[in-house]
Amino acid sequence: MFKGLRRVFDNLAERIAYTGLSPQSIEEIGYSIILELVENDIAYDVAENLIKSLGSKLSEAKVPRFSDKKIFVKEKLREYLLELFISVGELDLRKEIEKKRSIGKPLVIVFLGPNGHGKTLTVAKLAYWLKKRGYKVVMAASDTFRAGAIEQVEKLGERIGVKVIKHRYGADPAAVAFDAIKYAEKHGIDAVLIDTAGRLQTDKNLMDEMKKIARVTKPDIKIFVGDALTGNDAFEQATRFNEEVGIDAIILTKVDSDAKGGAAISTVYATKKPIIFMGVGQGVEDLIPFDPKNFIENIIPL
Ligand SMILES: Nc1nc2c(ncn2[C@@H]2O[C@H](COP(=O)(O)OP(=O)(O)OP(=O)(O)O)[C@@H](O)[C@H]2O)c(=O)[nH]1
Ligand SMILES: [Mg+2]
Repeated sequence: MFKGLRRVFDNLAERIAYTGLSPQSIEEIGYSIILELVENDIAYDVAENLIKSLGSKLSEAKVPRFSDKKIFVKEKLREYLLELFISVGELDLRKEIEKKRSIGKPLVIVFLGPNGHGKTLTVAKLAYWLKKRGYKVVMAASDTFRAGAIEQVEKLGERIGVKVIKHRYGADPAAVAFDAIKYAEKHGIDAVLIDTAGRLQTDKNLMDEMKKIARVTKPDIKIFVGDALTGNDAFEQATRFNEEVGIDAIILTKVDSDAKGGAAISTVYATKKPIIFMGVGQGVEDLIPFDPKNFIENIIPL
């Protein structure tokens, strides 16, 4: 997982330790490091910020005399990332469900993001994850646009034993979601998971439609589904979806593939929202909660 990032952070620590820890030497090699980070899918803004913060962290700190400089730099890198992940807070879906349950309402979650990033499969994965933990869930097939989208949700629903609320193709996605919420309220369902059609952040009409779905269904949580393989587009995509519709959390998919991993950092930096789960395969059980500390220890082993 995230081999690219591990290599790049290791390189970075090595070079800084070798050239010296002064702000001048970091500045000297800074640009080439920024480029290397960008090549590993970390957005330019993030890379620049990281180098700047690292420079000041290192200049403020006293290197313990006998300590290994490389490990020292790595510790500072870990610190930078941990600060970033902590600063965006966390979101515990189970707590959110309990809160809504106490007022007799279902938690409404809408999934959004660019085409093919894994929204539909992630809806089913999360439905399954919640079901296994004793919650009653329903899925709304609100992608009424792409051919096969409704059947895809239905098949997944059958596989995991979760009810799907659907209309016909071309129907208003907001109306499907609205029906699913009504159904949930009537049947004491804990969570409504709304699948939506993939859309490019540059397509104004489809982004307006997304805003409408959000306006009508008033979701408690909007989850941006981002593909770890996206590369440098991740920053721009996450930024636009957050600005246009507003997101509350991120699920990063395809982490099992050979992703460089920069998207994990870029999307959090861009939106200031936490990653809550990672998709790690094509099965409905392939979803794991995101743990920032684990992630950081994995990409920057000491
Ligand atoms: N390896 C791997 N594949 C994934 C993961 N998540 C989704 N996929 C695959 O990615 C492809 C697209 O997944 P979908 O869930 O259909 O994506 P989508 O965002 O709903 O796509 P659109 O509705 O067309 O926008 C499928 O082949 C999924 O099996 C993951 O975590 N790991
Ligand atoms: Mg889909």
